Amino acid sequence: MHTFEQYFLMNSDDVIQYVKAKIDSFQSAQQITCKEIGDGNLNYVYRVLNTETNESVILKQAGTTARISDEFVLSTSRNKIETEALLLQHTLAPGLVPEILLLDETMSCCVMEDLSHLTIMRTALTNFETFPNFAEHITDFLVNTLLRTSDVVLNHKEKKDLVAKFINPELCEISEDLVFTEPFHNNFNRNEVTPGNEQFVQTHLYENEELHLEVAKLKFHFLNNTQSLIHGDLHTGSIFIDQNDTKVIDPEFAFFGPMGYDIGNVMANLIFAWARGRAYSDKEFTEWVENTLFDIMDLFDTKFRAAWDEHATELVAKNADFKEHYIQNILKDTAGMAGLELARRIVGLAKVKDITTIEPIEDRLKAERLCLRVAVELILNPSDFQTGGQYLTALQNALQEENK
Ligand code: SR1
Ligand code: MG
Repeated sequence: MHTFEQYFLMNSDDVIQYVKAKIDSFQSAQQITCKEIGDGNLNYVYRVLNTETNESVILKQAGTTARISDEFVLSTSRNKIETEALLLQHTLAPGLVPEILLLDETMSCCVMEDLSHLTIMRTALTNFETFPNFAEHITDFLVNTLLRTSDVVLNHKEKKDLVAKFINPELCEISEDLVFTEPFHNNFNRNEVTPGNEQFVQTHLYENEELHLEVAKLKFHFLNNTQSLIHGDLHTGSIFIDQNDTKVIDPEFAFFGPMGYDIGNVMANLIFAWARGRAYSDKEFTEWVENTLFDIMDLFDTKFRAAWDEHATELVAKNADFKEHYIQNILKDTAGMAGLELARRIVGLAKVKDITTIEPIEDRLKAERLCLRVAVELILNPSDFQTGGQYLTALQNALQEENK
C-alpha cells in the first residue's frame, strides 16, 4: 500500500489508490475504473470514474522523460508550473480552463475536472467538425491571460515575482530547439522530411539565408522578452471543445514570453486544418476555417483595445500612440511565430495529424508545401500581417504558387 510520500510513476492501480486517498468524494467508493487516456507528447493522463455515482476526475502526472522520446530528460516539477498556470488562468479567464482539485508537488501530479465530454479540437478538426464559438472563446482567453499578466496591467514588482515563479528553462529549451532551430537546418536528426519534399525543404528552409536571419530575430525575441505569462504550447491538441464550450489545457510550457507566440500558435494550427480541408476539398469546412482565422485577428484586436482601456494601470500606457505601437508589435510577433509553428510541425519532430493523415501521399506533400510557403511568407514579412484578411490573402497566394 503506497503512502504517496515519495515520487514514483504511477500505474492505473496506483492512481485508483491515490484518488481514494486524496479526493474526499472517492474515499469510500467501491467501484472505480481508471484508464490512461493521454495522447500528448510528455505526460501521463488518467481518467478515474466511480461507476456507482458516475463521478469522474482526471489525474495528470509528469514522468522523468517525455513520452515522445527518452531523449528529453525533464524535471517532474513541470507539473507544478502547469497547475499553477491553470490556477492563474482560471482567475483571468474563468470557464475557459479546467478546474483544479489538487496539486501534489511530491507526486508531481494534479487532479482536475474531467472534460472528456468534450473532444480534443485537433481530433474534431481532422473530422472536419466546425465550432461557431471558437473565435469568441479563444480571443477571450488570449486577451485576458496575456494582457492581464503584462506590465500594462500588473504592478511591476508583482509581475517580476511571477516571472521568477514561472521560470521554465527545460520546457523553453524544447521550444528553442524544436521550434526556433532544428527545422531550419539540415544537420539535426530529429527532423523528418516527407520523402518527395526534400528538395523543397532544402531550398525554402535549409538554404534560405534571409529566412535564417528572421528566425534568429524571433528566437532571441522568445529568449529575451518577458512580456506576459504565455501558455507556451497553444495548439489545437491543447484545446477541448464542443459546440458550446472551449477549454484550454496543458500549459506546461508556460513562462513569461511574447504574447504573439500564443496567438501565432492558434493561427498556425488553424492553417493546418485549412490545408487539410483543401486537400479533401471540403468547401464548408475550409470556409469556416478562413472565417475563423479572420475573426480571431479581428476580435483579438477589438477586445485587446477594450481590455487595455479597462485594465491598464501603467501611466505611460495611457498614451494612445504607445498603445498602437504595442498592438502592432504583438501582431507582427504573431505572424512570425505562426510561421515558425507552421514550419516546425511539417519538418521537425512533433508533427500534426491534420497533415500526416492526409492521403494519398501526393496530397499530403502538397498540403505540406502550402503550409511551408505560408510559413516563409509570415516569417519574412511579419509586419504585413496586421489583419485576418492579410492572412487569407497569403493562403490564396500560396495556393496560386503551388498550382503554377
Ligand atoms: C518533446 S515535446 C514535443 C512537442 O510536444 C509538445 O506539445 C510541444 O509542442 C513540444 O514542442
Ligand atoms: Mg501538451
